[in-house]
Amino acid sequence: MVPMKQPVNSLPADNSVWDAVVVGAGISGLYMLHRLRQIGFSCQVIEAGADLGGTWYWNRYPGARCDTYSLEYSYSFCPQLEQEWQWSERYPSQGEIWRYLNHVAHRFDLRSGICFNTRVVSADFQPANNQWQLQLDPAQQLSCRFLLMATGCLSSPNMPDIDGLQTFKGPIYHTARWPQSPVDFSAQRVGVIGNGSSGLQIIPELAPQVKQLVVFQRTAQYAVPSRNRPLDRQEVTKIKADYPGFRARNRQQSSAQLSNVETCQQSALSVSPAERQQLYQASWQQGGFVFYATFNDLMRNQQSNQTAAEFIRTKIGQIVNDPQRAKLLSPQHVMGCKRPALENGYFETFNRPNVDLVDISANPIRSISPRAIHLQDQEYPLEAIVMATGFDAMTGALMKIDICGLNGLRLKEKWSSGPHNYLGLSINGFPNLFTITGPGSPSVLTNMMVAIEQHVEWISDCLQYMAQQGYDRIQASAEAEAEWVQHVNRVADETLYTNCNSWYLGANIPGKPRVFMPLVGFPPYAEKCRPVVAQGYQGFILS
Ligand code: NA7
Repeated sequence: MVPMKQPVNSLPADNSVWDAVVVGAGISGLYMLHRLRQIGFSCQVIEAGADLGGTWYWNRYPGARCDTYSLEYSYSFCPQLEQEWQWSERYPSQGEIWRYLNHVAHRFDLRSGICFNTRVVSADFQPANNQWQLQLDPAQQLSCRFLLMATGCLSSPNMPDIDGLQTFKGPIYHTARWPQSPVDFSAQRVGVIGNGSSGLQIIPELAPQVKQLVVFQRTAQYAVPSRNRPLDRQEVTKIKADYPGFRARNRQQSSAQLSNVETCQQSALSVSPAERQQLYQASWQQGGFVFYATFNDLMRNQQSNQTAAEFIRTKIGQIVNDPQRAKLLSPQHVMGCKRPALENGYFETFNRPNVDLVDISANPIRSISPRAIHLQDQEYPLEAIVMATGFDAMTGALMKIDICGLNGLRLKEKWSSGPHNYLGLSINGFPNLFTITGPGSPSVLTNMMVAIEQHVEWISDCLQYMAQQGYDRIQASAEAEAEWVQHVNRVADETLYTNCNSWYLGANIPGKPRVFMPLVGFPPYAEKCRPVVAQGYQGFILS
């Protein structure tokens, strides 16, 4: 067990200019700090939370678990680290990932570079000396040459603005801001709003603990069984015997966590209905995201997509005893255009007598009073409410900071009609600022670990190149940025991803511009990044 050092809550007294400040001490911030130290940069990480871990610090609700395989959801930069860490289950729980990140921080002495309980409020670029001036909360100032945003894609919780929310007398929890100590829900009537990945994980955990669980569902969700299980020693040994090969195969996948499974290279329409059913059944049995890759055109051809959607609806009908409930739980939108989920007993939970399902699609929540949630024509008395309502994804955390670039240009203005950047890394008008897994890069559409490592390594290589060549300013050119935004949209338009109201499109946040934010396809993205570097950072202005 790694000894847990006390988090550092103050900055070193030294007022000198840092080579780099990293915002966020999650998976990307930790690795960025390590790489910057390796290239000899002085670096300070600023973290709003009381401890490290980012997503895995905040999302500690019952049932919180990653849906990428453990052996792939881990850093690949250190062979000894890969070999020494032992994952216990096919998918890592929040607790296990958090222990892993603590182990990494201890191994590479990362805590000494992080200032916790501190938020970056604003960042101003000073063209005269090419420095960023940061205002922090608690009040303090920092200066740095490079500002590296490791603020995460899903880190700014979406708390719906429901009339009367503040008047509720019981506790209101958000899955992404879960308390440190366990919550006792026994003998309570608990309402859960939301049934995305977080809702699907917490609902089966809460149901056996509470007196009554009332699930408020706006949109039914596609989900396939995760088939989580303890890891088999032999399978781990085999992977660890050729970890680089395993990682290389992972990097060749457009979607997440498919490196160690055979996926079908044919259209769903190219096989007979009987064979199709057989293949879906085999994927369903295997569990995990492989189901969504049973055929190679499920996110490109509506008819193919319908065959998978229908298979899942049939399964729901077989699992859920009450046909009326099964129908309500059966999604009707294009499968995968909202991020699909993995589940572990979710649909079975609706066979329990203490679980109610309330359809709020046509009859939305009107208000919350001190002891109940009210729809138009009905009220549900409750003692506690759980918001599993997701995030202001991809741009939320960045936009919370008042970032001001060249000529007084604010990021909030620049992105008022959607994120504009180059490679998901750099923004014209905002020199020496990089976003790790920013909008316009594959990020959430691939294994986040792969996306993070690629960006961190790309950024540190770039900073090293600048130091060697004597450059002290870099930003994306306006032309490269405009072409990149078009490219991201064009790629998305060739798929079915844009067919429904998802957080990929910002559609879950009232007033947010409706723009498809991640880039579809990791391997082609990585391919595009290589020549950019080889040609002396093509599309960037260096000075
Ligand atoms: P998601 O996937 O955004 O799910 C949020 C859920 O909350 C979803 O069912 C929403 O319904 C529902 N929601 C959001 N706002 C409201 C309001 N105002 N009223 C009722 N219902 C609402 O977030 P998760 O935390 O589950 O998962 C996020 C990602 O984390 C996940 O995709 C993985 O990548 C990990 P809607 O579908 O919008 O109708």
